[in-house]
Formats: sequence, structure tokens, C-alpha cells
Amino acid sequence: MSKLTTNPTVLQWIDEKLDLVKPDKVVWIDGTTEQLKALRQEACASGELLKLNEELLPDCYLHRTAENDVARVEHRTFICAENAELAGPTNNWMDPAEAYELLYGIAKNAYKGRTAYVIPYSMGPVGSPFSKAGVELTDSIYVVLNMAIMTRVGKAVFDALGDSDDWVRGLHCRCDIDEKKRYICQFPQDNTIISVNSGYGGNVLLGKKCFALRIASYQGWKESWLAEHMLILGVENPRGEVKYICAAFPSACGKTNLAMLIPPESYLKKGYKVWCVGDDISWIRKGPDGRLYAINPENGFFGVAPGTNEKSNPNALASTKKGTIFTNVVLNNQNNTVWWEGLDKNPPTDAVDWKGRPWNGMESAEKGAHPNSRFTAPAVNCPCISSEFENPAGVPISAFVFGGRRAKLAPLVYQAFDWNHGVFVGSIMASETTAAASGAVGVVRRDPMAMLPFCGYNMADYWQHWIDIGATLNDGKAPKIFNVNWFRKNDDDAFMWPGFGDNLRVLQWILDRCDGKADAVETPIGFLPHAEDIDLEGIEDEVSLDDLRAMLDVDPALWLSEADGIAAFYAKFDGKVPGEMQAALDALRAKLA
Ligand code: OXD
Ligand code: MN
Repeated sequence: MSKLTTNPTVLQWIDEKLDLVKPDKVVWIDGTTEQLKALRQEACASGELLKLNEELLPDCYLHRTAENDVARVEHRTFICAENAELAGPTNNWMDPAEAYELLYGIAKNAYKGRTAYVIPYSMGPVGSPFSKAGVELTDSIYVVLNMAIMTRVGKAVFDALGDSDDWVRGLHCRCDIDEKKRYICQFPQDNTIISVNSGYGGNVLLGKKCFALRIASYQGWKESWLAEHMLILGVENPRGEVKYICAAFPSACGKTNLAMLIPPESYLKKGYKVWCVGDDISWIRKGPDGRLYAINPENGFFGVAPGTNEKSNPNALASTKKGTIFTNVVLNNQNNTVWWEGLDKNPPTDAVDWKGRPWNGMESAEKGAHPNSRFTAPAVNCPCISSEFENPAGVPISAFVFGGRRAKLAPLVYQAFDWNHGVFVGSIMASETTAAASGAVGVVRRDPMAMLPFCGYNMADYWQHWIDIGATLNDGKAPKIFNVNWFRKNDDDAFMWPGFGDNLRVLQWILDRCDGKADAVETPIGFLPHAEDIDLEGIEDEVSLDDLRAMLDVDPALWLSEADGIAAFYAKFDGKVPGEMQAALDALRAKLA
């Protein structure tokens, strides 16, 4: 079949890699509806996909991964840069020459008896100045069909690329799904990703974490832009003006829910709307007017299924009703649909669990869906998708919001004093582990800007890059920076803030601050709201003004001990932490003392 491009750098790389992996057949993905339809049929025939109820879930499919291959594997993820310092103390590092030898050894003849798929894809709308191209070579039809949802695939990508060498090389080999030989390697200096022995989304949909965060963060460093683990949402006020917010949270903090939130009743009545531009990744550049603009480089949502329901996130649920691939959820035999824990209170009794075993939801002690089971849903399905989703110029950012899960420490919301202090606030992001993760509960995991597993270079250089970007923004043009904590608990260990749609009340204060409309109290950690300035209309029975005051309390003793934790974390960077941030830490301690 036609090779879809004459780009010599693409043709040479593909030839070399095909010579290595030795497929029986090569298919170039042109992205046409007919081709994708035929591939879905083929995947159903081979059993890789299972077609779901066409009436209830049109064009939807179920896939099950190997039992040992259900999540990202941070301990097997490597930044293969020239030296260990480039990767920094928070990344696993492998020497590039050593890594290529190891990985090519594993990939040798890995496609024997299989088909090679060449997927040209664009992160960002094709032709946008923000966008970048990638080519993924894979032996997995599941990868092809997921990439066709999560990114823009097809010939148009090659047409836009022309003969340029600026594209990311991605080689994926399923091999034997052997955990001991599983490697997810990024070579930021070579624009290259190699992923072997996995078939799980986060490890093999190379456009997502591997490219759009690890490789792109490095590209952004070199090219003066930012690739961030951030959702993008627009808040439309009753006058029809929309302001955009980018927000970063570690896993399990409700990022997809916030990105698609439904305003509380009182806000809906007034005419507020929330629009989703993206739920996971932002690429951010300075625009012609000197402000920062963001695009969502993805084209779909790779969301966690368990816990997604009509109440927690009706927009995400609606997004999964057509053209969606479900991975590792329950198959309901009764009507050939899917189910997961937290979808509703009626688990199917005649079903198949994520491991492919018969499952009765009323009787089984085991969970039916894997806790990290996923839906891959087209963004266009989302009822609140922003009209700016495809805008090649992106959306202007008013505020950056960082957040984490802290039972006692962080107040509901606070604002950084200025840009550099905001970078400090992002760098001290941390979350306490929940019962959902393995290991001890309540342990603080430091996750600067939610980029810990995704920063493709030394985190200290990344912080400096943030400071440098800020220095290019004129006063008044830089987004304001905030931190939120939806997870504060009272002495009875109960959550104090209702969360979900009510989080808009906090976003409203944030946007009022950006507009210079809300006052604040200066504290050692930043500017805090007056409790009266958070709108509680409609939830006064649930949250009193005194509750709110308690959520806004800053305990100096807790913060002093937090400062010790931050200092210990900074110490890992061997003196590379930018002076501005060290100074912010010193100032925090001095103010608290
Ligand atoms: C994700 C993650 O899957 O951050 O988006 O783990
Ligand atoms: Mn993510």
C-alpha cells in the first residue's frame, strides 16, 4: 500500500525499524473512516475487541489487557538523555547507547507473524502553530484504534509535516507483555520513544504521556513554551464572557471531573456555564498579545471508569456513549453493555469481570472492573466541549491552579504572591496517598506541578524554565497562580468541602481575583479569601461560614513541618533549585516563625 509520505526522514526511520522488527505485513494508517471501520472489524474477528450493544452503545468496544499490564509503570519508565543530570533526581535514567542496544535487542524480530501499523498523528489541531507531529510504529490494532480517538491521525498529518524532520519517532512492540522486560523509554534529545512489552494505554498510546508530556516538556524547554499535566476549562459568566483556567492535580484528585463540572443550581440559574477544552494535558505558548495561550493537544479522553457516574461526572459518562473503547471494565452479558464500580447501585448479575471470568455483581467479593479500567472517548462527544477546542490559536489563560489532596494542611484556596512565588507553590505540590493506591495511607507524595512522572528533563531546570517564561510576560499579562485543596478533613475525618460542581464557587473567587474584584487576606503562604467572599448560596445547610473559616485556616506548626519536607525534597537537587524558589522557602519559614 501507499506510504502516504515522501518525507525522507520518515521513510528512512520506518525502513530501518521495519528491518528490525520484521513484520509480515505493513499497513499505513490514512485515518479514513473506511480503513478504521475495517480495522475494528478485524480486531473483533481476532477477539482483541468485543463489539458492544449497537443500539445502546453505538460503535463502542471492550478490550481486556493482560492481567500484569493494567497501569503505567513508573519504575520501568526511563529518560534516556546524554547524562543523568539532564534527567535529574526524580527520573529514572539510562544511558542512550545502552538503552538503544537493550531495546533493539528486545524489538528484534518482534513483529514476526504480525502486522506493522504506521500511524501518523498530530498532537494539537493539524496545522496549528502549537501542534507537533508524531509517527508511531506499532504491532497493536488496539493502539491504532485508540490513537485514532486520542489524537488526529492520518494522511493530513504527513501533508502538514512536509519534509520536516520535526516529528517524534515512536516504536511500540507488544512482545510477550513480559513485565521483567517492560521498558518505556524517552530519548528527549532524539525526539524518540520506545515502548516494549506492554499493551496498556498509558504505556503504549505514545502521543499521550510519552510525547505530549515527557518529550514535549523537553521541547518546550528548548523552544520556550510549556507542556503541562493540566486540564483546561472555560467559565462563562452570565454576560457571555469566557475566562480560561489551566489546572494541575496529581492522579486521583478529580481532574476529569473538574474539567467537565456542572455548575451548582444557583449558578445555572444566573446563566453560568463551564466549557471543557481538555482534561489532562496543556501546551502553552505566549500569544501575539503577550498573554499565555493553551491548547489541548489531545483529541479524546482516556478517563478512569470506576467512580464515573451520572452524579460525579455526567459529561464524561455522556462522552462514552458512542465511538468509545472500554478497557478492563465489566461486560454485562444481559444486554452486552459495560459496567464498573461506582457507575450505579445495580451491578449486573450475569457478567464477565475484567479478567474475563464469569462474575455476579451481587455475590462476588471481588471487584468486577479493574480500579484503573478506562474509557477512550472522542472529545467531540462531550456535551460541554468548548467551541474553542479546535481553535489553532488556543485559549488565553487567566489563571493557573495547582492542587493536591491534603487532609489538614492546605486551605481550600490561596493565591501566590506573584509569578515566581506561584512557581514555588507549584513546586511544593503534594498529595496524601489514599486507600485506592497500594502502600500506606496518608503518606505525602511530592508531585511538583503534577509532573513528577512526566517531566522529561531535570525538574530543577523545569522550575527555572517556568521562572524564565514568567520573566517574558509583562505585568498584568501573566496568569495569576493559585492552589486549591478540595480534600480538607475535619476532626471526624469527614471531607469539609462538597467538591464536584461546587468547586465552581472557588473558581469564581479565583476569577474575581484575576479581575481585581475580590479582596484577600495576606498570610505567610499567600493571599487567602475572606470567608464571606466564597459564594455559599444554596449550600448554606451543608457548609456554614464557620466551616469555611476552618477550611481557610493556616496552621503555622503544620506549615513549618511542611517546610522541612520541602527542604528535604529540594535537597535532592544538589543545589540546582532556582534561587527564587529557595528564597520563597526561606521567606515562608521566616514568616511562619
Ligand atoms: C493519567 C494519569 O492517566 O495521569 O492521565 O495517570
Ligand atoms: Mn494524567
